[in-house]
Amino acid sequence: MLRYLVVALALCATICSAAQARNNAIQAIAYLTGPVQADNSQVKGNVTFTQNDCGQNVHVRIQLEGVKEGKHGFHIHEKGDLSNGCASMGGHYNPDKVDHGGPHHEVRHVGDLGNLEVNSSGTIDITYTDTVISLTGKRTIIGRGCVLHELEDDLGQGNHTDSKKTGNAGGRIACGVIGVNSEDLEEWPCRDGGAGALRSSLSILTVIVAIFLARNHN
Ligand SMILES: *[C@@H]1O[C@H](CO)[C@@H](O)[C@H](O)[C@H]1NC(C)=O
Ligand SMILES: *[C@@H]1O[C@H](CO)[C@@H](O)[C@H](O)[C@H]1NC(C)=O
Ligand SMILES: *[C@@H]1O[C@H](CO)[C@@H](O)[C@H](O)[C@H]1NC(C)=O
Ligand SMILES: [Cu+2]
Ligand SMILES: [Zn+2]
Repeated sequence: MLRYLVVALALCATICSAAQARNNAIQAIAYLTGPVQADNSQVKGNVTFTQNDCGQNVHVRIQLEGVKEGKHGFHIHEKGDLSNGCASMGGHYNPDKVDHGGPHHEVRHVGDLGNLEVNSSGTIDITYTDTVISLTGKRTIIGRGCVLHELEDDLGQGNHTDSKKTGNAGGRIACGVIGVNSEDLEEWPCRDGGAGALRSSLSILTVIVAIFLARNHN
């Protein structure tokens, strides 16, 4: 009897912790602004980053207005330093010290989010998923800079000398610091390897202990 009780308890522990994981989304936001242009336009908007659990992909929603039509390089830069405007945000966030690339390339900076393609309305509202950036762990993008460029990022494939460093995307037309936007920070920041991983190993451990106990009580 006790045996079944303990096994049931272990099963619940596993399922309950999995359910809990899904309620623990971590969100970050960057409010982007740029200098007022000669034609009185100004880039403004919000970029939100959502990660449903440690170690999972990050969903990025970009809502901007006042952008000139065309493709614009879009990156995470290494610093959240606005002391000299967008210029003080440093280079692309690149903890692996590799070459610049595109979001779907094997070799890329962590911060390489590619291009935003803006239509003639000057506004954009898109959501996509990136498999490299993270809101958790040692390499979190929280606290770093989010930068929109004047020109198209060549994704490291151009013939310009800066292609493998910056994608030759020109000046910085808007930027903002990525900050925490979650109410429930119980699980934040996750340990490296992810709290998800930690929870699953704890669940497995619980099952093993439960089976062991159940056997001893037989
Ligand atoms: C950014 O968020 C603020 C606050 O929710 C909102 O007022 C503003 O319209 C948003 N901007 C864009 C371009 O979506
Ligand atoms: C431009 O894109 C915006 C947002 O992505 C969309 O709402 C709008 O309808 C588009 N306008 C045109 C002219 O395609
Ligand atoms: C580099 O690319 C530019 C723009 O695409 C082109 O005009 C130029 O001829 C290219 N230069 C070389 C050396 O390939
Ligand atoms: Cu950039
Ligand atoms: Zn880069």
